[in-house]
Amino acid sequence: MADKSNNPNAGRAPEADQPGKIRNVVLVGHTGCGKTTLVESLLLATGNLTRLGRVEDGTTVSDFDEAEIRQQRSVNLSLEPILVQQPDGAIKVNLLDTPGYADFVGDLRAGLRAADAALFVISAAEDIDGTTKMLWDECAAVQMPRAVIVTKLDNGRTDFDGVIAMCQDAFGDNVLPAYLPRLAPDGMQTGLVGLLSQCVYDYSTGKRTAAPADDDLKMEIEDQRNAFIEGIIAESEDETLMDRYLGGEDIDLKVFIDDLETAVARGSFYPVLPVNPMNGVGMTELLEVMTEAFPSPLEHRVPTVTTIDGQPGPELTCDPNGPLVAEVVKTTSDPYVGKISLVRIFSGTIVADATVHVSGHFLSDRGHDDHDADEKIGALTCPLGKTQRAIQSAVAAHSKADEDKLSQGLNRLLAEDPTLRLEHNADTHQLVLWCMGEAHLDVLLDRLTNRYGVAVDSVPVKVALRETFSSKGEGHGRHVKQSGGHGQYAVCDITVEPLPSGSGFEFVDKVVGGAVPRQFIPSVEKGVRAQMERGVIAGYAVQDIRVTLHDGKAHSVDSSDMAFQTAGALALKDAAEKAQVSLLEPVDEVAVIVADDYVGAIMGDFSTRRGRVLGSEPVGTSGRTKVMAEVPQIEICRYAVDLRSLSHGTGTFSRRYVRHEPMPSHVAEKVRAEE
Ligand SMILES: Nc1nc2c(ncn2[C@@H]2O[C@H](COP(=O)(O)OP(=O)(O)OP(=O)(O)O)[C@@H](O)[C@H]2O)c(=O)[nH]1
Ligand SMILES: [Mg+2]
Repeated sequence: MADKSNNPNAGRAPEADQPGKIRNVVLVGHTGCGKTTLVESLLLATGNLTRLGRVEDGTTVSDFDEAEIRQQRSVNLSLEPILVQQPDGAIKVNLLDTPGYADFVGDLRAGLRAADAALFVISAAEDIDGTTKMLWDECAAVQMPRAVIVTKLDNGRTDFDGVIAMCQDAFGDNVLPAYLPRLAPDGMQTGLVGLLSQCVYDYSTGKRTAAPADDDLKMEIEDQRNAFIEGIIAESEDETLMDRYLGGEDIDLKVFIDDLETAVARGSFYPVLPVNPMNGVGMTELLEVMTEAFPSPLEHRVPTVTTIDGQPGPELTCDPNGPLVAEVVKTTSDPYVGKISLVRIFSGTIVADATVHVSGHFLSDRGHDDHDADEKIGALTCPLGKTQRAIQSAVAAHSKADEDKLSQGLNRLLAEDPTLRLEHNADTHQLVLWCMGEAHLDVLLDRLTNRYGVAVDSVPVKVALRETFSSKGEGHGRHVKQSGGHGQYAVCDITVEPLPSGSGFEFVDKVVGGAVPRQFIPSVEKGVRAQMERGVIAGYAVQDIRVTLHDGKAHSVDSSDMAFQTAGALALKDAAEKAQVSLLEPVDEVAVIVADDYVGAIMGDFSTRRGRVLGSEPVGTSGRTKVMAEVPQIEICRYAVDLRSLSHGTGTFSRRYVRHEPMPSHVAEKVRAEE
């Protein structure tokens, strides 16, 4: 059998005009059975990834959501396309990884609706739960083709025969192993034996090799092989086959393979494959089942279409040139791009910028009103999940005229390029692009200029510093202008005191005897707040202070809201001159996961970045350690690049803002000198 692993670039990806070269496959199964790890392993086997991510580390392609990383399980439906090279061009398998945990069943159902075939992932370590059985029955009702994938034989409670018995009990007798596992003495699965081919596929060296089974092994597998072949024959449309087989005729293997593929595609026969997603055993065999036995969208019946007033429409087929019929499987919203929908296409071709009629009916009992509207499609994209973005760069429109075009251009880039992220920093008012590296950034800037016609400047990223009072100060604010026209009169006296970190802002009114009239007290507070936003020494927002208004003066005609706002702002600036004001810097909690050998280097490097190591702990059993530290943001602007060289490419990291802390004076002086 052809080895279809590796070699990612040998053929072009099938496009929307070749539905026969697409497989839409959903993975279902109990939480923790290994679906996400299996997707990761398939991505690796097909060369779409270079290293296996781990659910525990939050580094898999499917589980990229913050909640998924925290909970170490899938929460959302995610789509991972893989390309499987074939002699006559690539086949694209769209893998739909669903969450197994019962709370997220909505996304599971969405995945089932979008798929043409299902992989039931069964862990040898657990019983088959009620939901999985129910889903099997639902698939049976629509004759969805299925295969059963057995994981965790290495730490299973039961052996492979036990799992098969359990599966047949739950799903029926047409569930039969197509391969048997090869286990090392320590229980680890190192390969498989093909029951039809009678070949051993060995993965123990890290590469797959195939060799014919010896006579002993052939004897050992004979009963199971016969059962498998008889199962296939029972499903065969050739009624003479059974007699010929029982009569001892030497039937060509190709006949069985063809009949097997037909029965699987019809949804009446379910091969079982033992795999280990952790070390890639069985991935080539699984890819073969998906590409050869699972049907393409061409075989999926197009749902019945009606006109808006309920009249039946014409019967359609899966024709890329036909009218567009598609189902919105799931919609999420992204703060920068807007609505993103995962769409299953049954007929026609979806194109960017087209207007389509979106309709939904009969769901009012679930709180969805009828929907009938023409909507415009934005850009088309293919989700890739989480990727660690290495560098950030701020961008600014070169001129006022470019500002509108910049946001349009950025939206386009974001929609096309799943590795890009845009952040609008409310503190520094910068637009920050997070991208994969310098070369990626160059391409993005080039596209903005040449494709979208925006003149754009790339500027250094500012870290969102803050200011605070580190000692008490008195402030006098006087805004008096009484010469000519309508005068302005407002005077106020305030005391500013530092508050503990994280307290924000307090305003206290201690005015007695109406020195500042009631109606102008909020004006003073507003003026103080406005000045806090603007900063008092270096233009960064002020936080963690208490301002007490204790005195002031007003004029019966010339005082106004505006005048007291100005006086309030002046008073704060005045207090800043008399007190000590310091800079606060943002500090991130950083978690790095590296091979044990590099832990020393990582910790040493943190100390040169003014970091505090919080601790370290082993991760799993593969000789890796998680190092946690708190590090000022200003010191880790380009940490991904540095970590790559520090850990020889083995490290990954995540970071999370925790708080602002006083910046040491020598660093603050340097920052202010650079302003
Ligand atoms: N020992 C062993 N561990 C496995 C195997 N397959 C998966 N695991 C581990 O099982 C755990 C759960 O795997 P996931 O891939 O997150 O399972 P899932 O099916 O995606 O779970 P949900 O997202 O909650 O539905 C992870 O720690 C995997 O590393 C296997 O064959 N053997
Ligand atoms: Mg998962």
